[in-house]
Amino acid sequence: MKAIALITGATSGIGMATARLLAANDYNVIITGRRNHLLENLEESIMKATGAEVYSLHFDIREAEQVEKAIDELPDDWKKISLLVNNAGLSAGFEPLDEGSYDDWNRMIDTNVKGLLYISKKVAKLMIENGQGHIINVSSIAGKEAYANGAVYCATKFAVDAITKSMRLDFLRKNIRVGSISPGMVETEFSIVRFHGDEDKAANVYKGLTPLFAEDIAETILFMASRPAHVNIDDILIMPTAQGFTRDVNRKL
Ligand code: NDP
Ligand code: 8X3
Repeated sequence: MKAIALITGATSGIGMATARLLAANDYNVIITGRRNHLLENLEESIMKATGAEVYSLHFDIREAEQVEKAIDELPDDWKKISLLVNNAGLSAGFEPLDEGSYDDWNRMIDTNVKGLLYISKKVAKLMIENGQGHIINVSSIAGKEAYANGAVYCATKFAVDAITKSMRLDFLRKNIRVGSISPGMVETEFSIVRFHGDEDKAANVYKGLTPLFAEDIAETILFMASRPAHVNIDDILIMPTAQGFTRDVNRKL
């Protein structure tokens, strides 16, 4: 039986590219997200392209009960998860704190922090039972440097860094590797979601520069996952060449 990877937020962007790449590199994959039709399309396309087995789990990661039920109801063979990629996440809104919306803040905190905790708790338990595992958290440059208009998103990614460091120690003696990848700008649906569906505003973010692409992150995650068992990559900070700091970019307009 091939190793099993569970990738959260596989209906788009980094998660989708990671699911495709892992499936092409000897993993069977569990893909998750809220948009069921996209999970169905991805399942079919991965199976056709790679021959890997795919299992789709449809849930909202902000809902602890949905997360628990989804993992509990996995068939026994699919519970032998050896790689968890905690990727589901978002940024909502881009304004100074006094103008921020509670709804946006709750969405980010509930998804990026609480959702990551819910699924990690469930899957880590399975990994401990199986005697091995690897958890890779998708953090961000926004978890290293805070920027204007990003207080809550940055706070959630600083939290992901803290959670990664604690998990590494919690599982040090459990044969579970833990690390994170912290990307700068990656062109996905991220900015469309951040600007509440405004595609023009989102396109401006990447205007005049070459951002990272989802495949760049997927390749790096595969690299982290494929190191020999004695190697733990704690964190990789990966930036577009044109982005030196969160808001300091070399734009050629
Ligand atoms: P996308 O918007 O393209 O993908 C986000 C994914 O997260 C989707 O599959 C979405 O699925 C899933 N998701 C969001 N909310 C929920 C939820 N409540 N329940 C379940 N799944 C959810 O963005 P990216 O691929 O860019 O983002 C992936 C990760 O990378 C995020 O954690 C983001 O913070 C991080 N990141 C992104 C960067 C970038 O510049 N793009 C840079 C650094 C980090 P669905 O909507 O179907 O539920
Ligand atoms: C996304 C990176 O700098 O656009 O996590 O906030 S940034």
